[in-house]
Amino acid sequence: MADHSRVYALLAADLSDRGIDVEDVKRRLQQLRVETPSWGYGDSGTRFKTFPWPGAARDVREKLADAAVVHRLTGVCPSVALHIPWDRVDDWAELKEHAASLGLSIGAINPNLFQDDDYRLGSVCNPDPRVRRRAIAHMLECVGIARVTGSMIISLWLADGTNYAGQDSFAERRARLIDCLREVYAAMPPGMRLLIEYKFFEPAFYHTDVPDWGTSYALALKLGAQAQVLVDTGHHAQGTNVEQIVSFLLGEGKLGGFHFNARRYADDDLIAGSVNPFELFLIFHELYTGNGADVALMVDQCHNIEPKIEAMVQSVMNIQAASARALIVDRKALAARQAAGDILGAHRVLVDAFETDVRPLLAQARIDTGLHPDPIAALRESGYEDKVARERGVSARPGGGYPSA
Ligand code: RM4
Ligand code: MN
Ligand code: MN
Repeated sequence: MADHSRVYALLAADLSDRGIDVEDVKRRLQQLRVETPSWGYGDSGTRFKTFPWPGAARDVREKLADAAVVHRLTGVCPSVALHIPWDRVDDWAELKEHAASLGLSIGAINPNLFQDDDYRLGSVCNPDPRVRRRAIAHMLECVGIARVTGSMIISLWLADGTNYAGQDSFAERRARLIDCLREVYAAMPPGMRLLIEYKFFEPAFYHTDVPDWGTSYALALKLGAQAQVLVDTGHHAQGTNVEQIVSFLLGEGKLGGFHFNARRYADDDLIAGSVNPFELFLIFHELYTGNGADVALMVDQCHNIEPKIEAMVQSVMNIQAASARALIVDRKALAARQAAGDILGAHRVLVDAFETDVRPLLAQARIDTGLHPDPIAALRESGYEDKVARERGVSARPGGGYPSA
């Protein structure tokens, strides 16, 4: 502890010298909000195998219990996204109250339009009007769930697409998509937002109906002010400049939220910041350059072989680190270097912030609010994961909701 105080004092002095208001940075770190996904607490797998994890949450109440632990340790994760029907219950008002009793609220409601036999040719783009009706009914059900649970976000990802050229008409699928979304949009109460996620592949391989941010953006424009784009960091082609997309959408008032995760090859849903921490930092830098106040910061991960709660805590800590680094960018120096055309000088201002060890700053921000400075150590000391492993055991039929689970 004495050591921490010394290291933190040195860092704080250094940051103050760079003209950074350290108290303000700590406040902003304490006020950061990161939503965790219910599905990240349950068993999940690849198309090859789902390994059941001892103690993995089997239903929504266990998922909420685990999410409450993540919030208690980090102090920044008070809401939990739900996936319907994976998390369906009979009494939504009761679930809302139960969440509140754990210090949580219900976050984004994610309709699931990809796991029913009806959806072989798509959901809202399906050529069969009966299937489209069914998809709309499910989304309307989700709007209803959001109303009762107090959630303000419907987070929509479509698995719609085709596998072969000529399989269906792009133009007609687009018209069906717009019609269906208009109907759902019209049912949303004021203040509720529809966030439209894009992905350029999987499970369809020739085309997807919402492949990129431009398509989501055009749809959001068409629908109205309550529709915005959701950026899932794992849904881009290799080498895509994600932070530029963030900057553009933010500037247009159309950035609704994120699904944070990391990927190397496909939509890997690994721990955020574990593959490309520089990208995560640059995303936060753009968020803080624009006005990112209303942007929902959500995690979308599936932990296939690693301990689920620890993985979630690690993700949140990596997100906090990216945020901290972005908050200590010397913006005056950056603007001056940019104006002077000093290419590498400007670049180095960013790299300076990125290379700063922000761990003492984050530790101090936690200590100030009565938290353990190291949430991973606190989790391990608490024995919570061992306790639920004993109580819940290994699920014979894992109930995470995940496809092969
Ligand atoms: C999709 C997408 C959605 C998520 C599902 C499970 O690839 O990222 O957001 O709900 O996976
Ligand atoms: Mn996602
Ligand atoms: Mn995904």
